Amino acid sequence: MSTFTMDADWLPFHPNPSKPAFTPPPGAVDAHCHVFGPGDVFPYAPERKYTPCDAPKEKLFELRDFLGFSRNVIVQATCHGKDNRALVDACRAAGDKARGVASVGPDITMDELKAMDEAGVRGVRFNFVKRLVDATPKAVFLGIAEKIATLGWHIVVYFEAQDLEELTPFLKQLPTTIVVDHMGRPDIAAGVDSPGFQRFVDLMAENDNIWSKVSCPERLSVTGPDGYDDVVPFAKRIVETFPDRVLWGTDWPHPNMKSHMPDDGKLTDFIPKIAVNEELRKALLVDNPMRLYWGR
Ligand code: 0GY
Repeated sequence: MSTFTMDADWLPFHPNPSKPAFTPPPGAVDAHCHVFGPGDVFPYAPERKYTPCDAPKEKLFELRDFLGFSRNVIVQATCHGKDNRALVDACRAAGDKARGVASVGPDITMDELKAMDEAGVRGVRFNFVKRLVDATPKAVFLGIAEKIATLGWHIVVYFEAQDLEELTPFLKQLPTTIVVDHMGRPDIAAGVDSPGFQRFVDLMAENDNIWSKVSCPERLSVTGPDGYDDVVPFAKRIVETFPDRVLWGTDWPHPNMKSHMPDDGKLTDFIPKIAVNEELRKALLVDNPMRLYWGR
C-alpha cells in the first residue's frame, strides 16, 4: 500500500501515446518535463498543493526514446517542494542525457548547490502561480539569484499573464538568463495581437536575457486537442521573433490537467506547426537547449 494517494480528480499521464508523425532532429531536447516520486522512495512535500500519480524517471526515459528525443531537462515540480532528491536521482540516472532545474530556499549552501551542479542541475525555478505555491518574498528570490549566478546557472520563472506587469521590475533585476515557462501563460481567447501578449513580446524584445518555452498548448488552448490550433499563432510568433531564445518541452506528466490528458505524440506534432522550417526547429530543439544546459 502506497503512502500517498493521488488526488481524486488527478488525471494520470497518457498510458499509450501515439507515435508522432514528426521526427525530431538528431539530438533534440525535451526541455520541460518532470518526475514525480515514486512517493514511497521520494516523498511528496508536506507543503504541496496537490498529490499526483507517481511518474518515475524510467517512464520519462521510455517516453523520451519513444517520441524521438535525445535528452531531457527535468524541472522540479512543486509537489516535491524544495526537496530535489527525485530530480537529482533522475539526472544522475540519465547520465549526460538530462539536466535539471531545482527549487531551493534562501538557506541553500554553496556546497549543496555545487553537489546539484555536479549531478547536472543548471538552474532554479521561481514560481509565482498562486494555486501551486505560497508566495516567496522577492528579496528571498533575489538572494537565491545572487548565489546561483556565481555557478553560471539561470532562472526559470512560472507566472500567469495577469501578473506580468507587476513582475516586470523584478525580472529586470535578475542577474542571469531567465526562461519564462509556457510563454507567460497568455490569454489565448484574447488573440495574438492583444495588449497582454504584446506586453510579453515587448518584454523579450527589450531584454535579451529573457527566453521563453513555447510549451503547453494543452494548458492554454481554448479549442482543445489534438491540434491546439488556437495556440499556434502565439508560439509561432515567439519562435520566429526570437529564434535563438526559445525552448520546447512536453511538460510530461502534465500536472493538474483537468480538461483532458494530452497524447504526447500529438503534442510532439505541434512542433512543426510553430517552427515551420528545419532551421527554426534545429534552433528550438537542439542548438538553444544545448547552449543553455550542455554548454559546459
Ligand atoms: C507545469 C505546470 C504546472 C505545474 C507545475 O511544478 C508544478 O507543480 O509546474 C501547472 O499546474 O500549471 O509546468 O508543469
